[in-house]
Parts: sequence; structure tokens; C-alpha cells
Amino acid sequence: MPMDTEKLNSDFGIEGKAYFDRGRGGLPRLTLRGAGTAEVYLHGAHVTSFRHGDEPPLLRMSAQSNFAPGLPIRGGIPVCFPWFGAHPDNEELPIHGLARLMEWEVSGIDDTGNGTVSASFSLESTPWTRKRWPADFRLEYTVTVGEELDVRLEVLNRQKQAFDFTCAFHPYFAVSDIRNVRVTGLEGVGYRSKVIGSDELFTEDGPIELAGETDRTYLDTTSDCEIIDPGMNRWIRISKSGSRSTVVWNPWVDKAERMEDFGDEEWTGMICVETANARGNEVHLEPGGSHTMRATYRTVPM
Ligand code: TA6
Repeated sequence: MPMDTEKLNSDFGIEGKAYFDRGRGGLPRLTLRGAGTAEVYLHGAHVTSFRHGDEPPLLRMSAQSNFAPGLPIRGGIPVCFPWFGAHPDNEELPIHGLARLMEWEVSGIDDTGNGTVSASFSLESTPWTRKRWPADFRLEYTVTVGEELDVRLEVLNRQKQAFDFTCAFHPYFAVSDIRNVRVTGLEGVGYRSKVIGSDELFTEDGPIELAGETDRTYLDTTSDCEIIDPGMNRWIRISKSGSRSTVVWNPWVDKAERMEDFGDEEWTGMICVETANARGNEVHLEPGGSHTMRATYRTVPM
């Protein structure tokens, strides 16, 4: 049952800094105002926008995105858990897991002063999730808005047996033109390509420049990355912790046309550089254990 935004405002609202309303599709939406401003839907705890001052937006949203219970939002920052990509054993299950399809609870909002405001969201396993992924877990996801955007996902194992999971933050970064940007930070790192469709491991030999559909999972890397975008006269710096994989994706022309919730031309203005623990970098959690993955996004004028 969608949350009551009036009650959310009385429980968690902060005058001029944190308020709830109903956004697209009538879904509950939180607006967070620190030095930057962000919008977060309770559906998937999905950050759909962030911008700092009069800079261009950090993130892209598809004009054709769905905003409906049980469907993923296209664009912004999908949170992928308890699996990233296709389910390893059952292709009937939704790609990128269950968390982005569910309504999260608000667990707290904190105005830490000096232009930083953070909101925490929680999600626990349910009979619905257990049917699709037989484990008891709790997630705490914290979005912090200041001059930069910081996202942090804590996964807790709430059962008596260990479990392994994969996860990702899947941000759609706004770029001027994908054909004119470079991604640095992954030089020398081994990667697998879904486009090539083999398990062969390649090694990145320099800054990444895209010239077609690109879907690469870089493994065993804790490196920060930069997206260098001369057209927007900025870098986007991606710092991370608790993550050993980075994924670089752009659908290009043909895949974009096949995606019904994505405009045919929208591929030119986005790139996903995803902080992840993908297959090959699974996270193992013992009973009672926890794991935190974190990413910080900052735009730097060139
Ligand atoms: O992260 C790259 C990827 O796994 C691509 O293969 C593509 O499927 C993309 O995610 C989008 O996934 P989605 O479920 O949001 O359409």
C-alpha cells in the first residue's frame, strides 16, 4: 500500500530540506535539499535526480520510464540486489534483482548541517522475496546530499546460514554526447564483455572511449573512475568502497530501440558507470554479518 505522504512529512519532514509529495505515477517522492538537491522515490529507494547549483544535472532519466509498483524505473540510480544482471539460475526472475521493484520504508532523515542532508531507507526480506531468493536480509540505504551525492548500501544477514549476493548501484550519468566522453581509472583492469558474449577475459589498455554498444564488467578493481566530458566542460568523479567490480554500459542504437521504456535517441546522452560486486566478485555474508558498499559522485568543472 503506497505510503501516506502527509504522515511521512509529519514524521520525517524538515522545513525547506526534506519533504514528501507524490511524484510520477503518484508514487511517494522525497526531495532532499542540501548544497545540492536530490529526488528519491520510495519505490526502489530510487534516486531520480541530483544537481548542484546551476551545474547540469548529474543523472539522466528516461522520458519513457515506468513509474509503477513492480516495474523498474529507467534512469537515475537503480539499486540492484540480491543479484546484479540476470539471475544466475533462473532467467524467469527479474534482471538486477528484487530491491528496485519494491517500496522501501523511510528509517530516518538527518540534517547534518553545513549543507548536507541525508535520508535512510530500509528494506527487509518478505515471503515474496523469499520465494525468489530464499534468504532473510535487511538493507539500509543512505542517500547523502551535499556538494556531492553519496549513496551507501548496508546488507545484513538475518538468518542462521551464510549467503552470497551480488549488487550494484546502476547510475545513468548525464553526458553531452557518449561519442565524445572518456572513462579513466580502469586502465590495466580485466573485464568480460556481454556484447562479445563469451567468458573471455580482456584487459583494458587505456581510457575507455565508446564507439558502439558497450557492456563490460571490470573485475577485482577498487579504483575510482572519472567520466571526462568536454561537451559539458566537466568531469564526473566516482569514488567507491566495498565494491570490487565496475560496470560500463551504453546500449547504443539497436539495443536502445529494443528498450520500450527508453527513447530511441536517449543513448547519446548517458553512460552507466556502475559500482558493483558482480558475478566473479560475489559477497559472502556469514550469519549476522554485514557488508557496506558506497559510492560518491562529484562533478568537477574542467
Ligand atoms: O549494467 C548493464 C546491464 O546489465 C545491461 O546488460 C542492460 O541490461 C542494463 O544493465 C539495463 O538493465 P535494465 O534491467 O535496467 O534494463
